[in-house]
Amino acid sequence: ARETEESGSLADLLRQYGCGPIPFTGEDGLYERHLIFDNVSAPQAAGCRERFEAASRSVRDVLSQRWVATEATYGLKNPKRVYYLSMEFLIGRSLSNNITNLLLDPVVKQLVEKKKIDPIEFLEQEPDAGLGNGGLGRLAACFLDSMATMQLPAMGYGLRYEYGIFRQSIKDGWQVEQPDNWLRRPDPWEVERFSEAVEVKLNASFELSGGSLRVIPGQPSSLLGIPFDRPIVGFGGKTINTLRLWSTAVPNYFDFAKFSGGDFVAALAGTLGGESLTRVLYPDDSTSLGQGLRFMQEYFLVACSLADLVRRFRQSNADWNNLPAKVAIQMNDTHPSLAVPELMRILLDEAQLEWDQAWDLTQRTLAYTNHTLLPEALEKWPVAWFEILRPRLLEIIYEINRRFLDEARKRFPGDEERIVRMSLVEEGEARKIRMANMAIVGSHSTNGVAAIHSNLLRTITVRDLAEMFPERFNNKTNGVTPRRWLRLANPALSRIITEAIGDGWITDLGQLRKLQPLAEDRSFQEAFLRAKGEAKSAFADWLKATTGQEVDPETLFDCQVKRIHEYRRQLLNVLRIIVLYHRLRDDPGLDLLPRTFFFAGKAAPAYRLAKLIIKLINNLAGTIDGDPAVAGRLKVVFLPDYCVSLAERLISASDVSNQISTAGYEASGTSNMKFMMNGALTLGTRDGATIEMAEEAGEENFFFFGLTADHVVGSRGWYDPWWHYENEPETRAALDLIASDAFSRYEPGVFMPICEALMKTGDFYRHLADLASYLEADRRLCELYRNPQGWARMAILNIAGSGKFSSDRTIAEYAADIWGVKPCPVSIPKK
Ligand code: NBG
Repeated sequence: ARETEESGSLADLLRQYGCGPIPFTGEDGLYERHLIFDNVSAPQAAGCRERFEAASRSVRDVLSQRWVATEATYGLKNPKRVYYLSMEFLIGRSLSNNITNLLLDPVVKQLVEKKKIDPIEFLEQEPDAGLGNGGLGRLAACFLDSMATMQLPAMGYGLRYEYGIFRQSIKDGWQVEQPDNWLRRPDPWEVERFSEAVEVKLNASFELSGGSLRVIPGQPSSLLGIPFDRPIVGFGGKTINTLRLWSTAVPNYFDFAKFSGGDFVAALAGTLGGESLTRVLYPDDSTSLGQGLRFMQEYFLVACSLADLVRRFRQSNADWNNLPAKVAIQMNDTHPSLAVPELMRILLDEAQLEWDQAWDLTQRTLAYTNHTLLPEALEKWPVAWFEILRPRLLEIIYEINRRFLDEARKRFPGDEERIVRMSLVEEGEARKIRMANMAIVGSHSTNGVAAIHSNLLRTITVRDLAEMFPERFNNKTNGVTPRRWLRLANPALSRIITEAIGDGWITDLGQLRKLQPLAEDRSFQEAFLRAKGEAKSAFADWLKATTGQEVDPETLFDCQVKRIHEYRRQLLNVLRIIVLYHRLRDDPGLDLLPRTFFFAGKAAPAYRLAKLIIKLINNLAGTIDGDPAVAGRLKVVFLPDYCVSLAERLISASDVSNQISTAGYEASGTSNMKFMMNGALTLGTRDGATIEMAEEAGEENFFFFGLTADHVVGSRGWYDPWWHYENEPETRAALDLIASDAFSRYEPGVFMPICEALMKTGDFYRHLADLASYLEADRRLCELYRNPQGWARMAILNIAGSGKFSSDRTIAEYAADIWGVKPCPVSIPKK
C-alpha cells in the first residue's frame, strides 16, 4: 500500500513539474532513458557521440546483473582463481564486441533501423582502448575473452593509462606521434571502485618539476591505487569476468606542510607527480629502455594487484597454505615479475611465515610467460632503483639469490662461469637484477609462445636455468579469439561457414575441420570467393569514406601489418616490391598480376631506422603512384595508425599474409593466425607459430621460403650481403635504386642508413639471403591466384586447418597444465 501511495505522489509531482513518464521498458527504453538522463539533453539534439554512449550504457545495463552474479558466484563457491598480470591489454573497441558476445545483434539491428542510425558513423565514435603496443597486449585481451567464454574464474590486472599507444600520422612520409587521449570523454564501460582502493608504500616521493617526474629518495610516501573495472563478456553472456585497471592517486592525508615548507599550492602541484605514474604507456615493445618511471609503473601494478588478490583470498581462506590451491598468478612477460619478491614480502612480513614455507607457496602460485628472445628486450633493472623505491624487496632478492646459488653450486660443482650466468644479479659497473632469471627461479612454470620459440628459449637463451629446472619449462602456442577475429570482423565469411557446418565453431574452432571436404566443392569455393570479395569491397568503401584513399578490390590484396622492426623485415617486402616495379619499368608489356600492397604498423618513437623504413615505404608508394607506366598494376599503401579496429577491417579483406621475419626471431606472431582463419594465404618463413600453422593445413598449402632458424644461426660465420649484390642482378638493381635516390629525388641521401644496414654493417637480419627465394615463392603464389578455383581450394584448406589457433585451445592448456583451474559456471540466486 505504501508503494502505491509513494509512486502516486511522485507521479503527481512529476505532472506538476511538467515531466512526461520516464521511458523505461521496451526495446528502446533503456537507450532512450540514457540518451535523455545521462546527458540531460533532448534526444533529438543528441550527436553521434551521445548516441554511442547511450547505446554502450544500455548494453552495460544488460550485462550488469550477470556481472554482479559472476563475482558473487566466485565468492560463494571459492574456486581456484586465475589472475593474469599484464602491463598491456590491447582491447580495441568494446561496443560491437559486447553486442556480439551477448548475442544482441538482432535487437541492435532493429534499433538501428528504427532510430535511423548510421551504424558505421556511430561505431566509429568509440576510441580504441589501445593500452598495449602489439602482440603481447592483444594476446592478453584474447585470453580474457577465452577465459570468460570458457567460464573460468579469472581476472585481468593492468594499469589504466590515460594515454594509450600514440596515434600515428604520416607527414611527408615520416611518422609523427600524437598523444592518444582516449579518456578525454568518459568511458562508458569502466566502473570506478573507490572503496576498494589499495595503498602502496614507497621509500621515495615524487615531484613534478619542469614537466618531468622526479623521484625524491629517502622520503617515504604512499600512493593510492584506485581500481577501474571493465566487464569481460564471455560468448553467450554466461560469465562476465573483470579486467581491473589501476590508476594512481595521492592520499588525502599527505603531509603537505612538511613536504613543502609552506608553499601549499606549489606542494600540491608538485605531489600530484605521484598521480602521473599511470599517465602513459611506454610505446616500445622491443627494447627495455632504462626508464625509472617504467620500473615504478611495474611495481605499482604488482603491489596493487597482489594486495587486492590477497585480500580476496583471505576473505574465504584462513590458512595461508591454501594459497596455491586457490590462486594462480600468470606473469605476462617479466614486466610484472616483481611479483616474486613482493609475494615473498607479503608472506614473510605480513603473514609472518618462515622463509621455506613462504618460498614454497610463492613458487607454486606464480608462473611466467616469455615473449621474446631479443636480448635488447630482456629487462634488467639497476639495483640502485630497488634501493630507492623499496629496499626491502632488494633484501629479499639477495636472499633468494644466495639460496639459489648455493643450490646451483651443489648441482654444478666447480662450474663458476655457469653460476655467474645464472645469478639473478648481473655484476658490472652498475649492478642489475635480471628479471627473467628471477621470474624463472621464483615460479613453477616458464613457457614460450610457440614450439620453436619454447625450444630456443630452453636450449639457448636461458639454457643453464633450463638444465637446472627442466620440469618447469613448457610450451603454450598462442591463439586468438575467433569471436572478434572471425565472427565480428568477417560477417560474410562467418555466414557461409555457419551455413555449411553450423555455428559450433564459434566456441570450438576445431570444428572448422569439417570444411576440409568442401575445399573441392565448386559451389563452396564460389561462396568463399564471393565472401572475400564482399569483405574487400567493404574495406575499400570504408577506406574511401574515412581517408579519401582509393584502392581497387579487383586487385590482389597483399598485406604486412605489425610493429616496424628490422627482424620483421618490412625492408625485405620493400625490396620485393622494388624488384617487381623494376621489372615492369624494364618491360612495360610484362603480364604482371595487378596488386595492392598494404603496410601498417607503428615504430617505437626512439627507433630511428624503423621510422626511416616507414618513410621509404611511403616514398616508394608515392613514386609508384606518380609513374603512369605502372598505373593500375602496382600500388603501395601505408595505412596510418594501425590499431585493433583497423586490423579487424583489413585482415578480413586480405588475400595474402606476409610473415617474413628472420627465422628464429618472431616468438610466435598472432596476426598470422588471424589471416589464416580469414582465408588469406601465407607467404612466409619458417618462424614462430607459422610453422605450426603449416603443420595443420599442410605445407603444400603454404608458400614458405628462406633460411630456417638453424641456417640463420649457422650463417653467422660466413654470410656476406655483398655476395648477393654481386651475383643477383635483381637484388643489385633494387639496392642501386634506393642508393641512387630513385625514391628520394628531393631528399638526396635520406635512405643511406638503410643501405648501410643492408650492406655495410653486414645485414644482421639476412634480408638479402632470402630475397631471391621470396620472389620465387611470390611467383608461385601469383600463378595460383590466376586460377580462382585453385586459390579458393587452398584458402578453404587453410581455414579448415586454423582451428588449433583459437585462444580457447591455448587457455585450455594453461588451465590444465599450469593453473589447475576449472570452469565455475555462474549461478543466479533464486528470487
Ligand atoms: C611478442 C612477440 C610476438 C608474439 C607476442 C605474443 C613482445 C615482447 N613479444 O611474436 O614478438 O606473438 O609477443 O606472445 O611483444
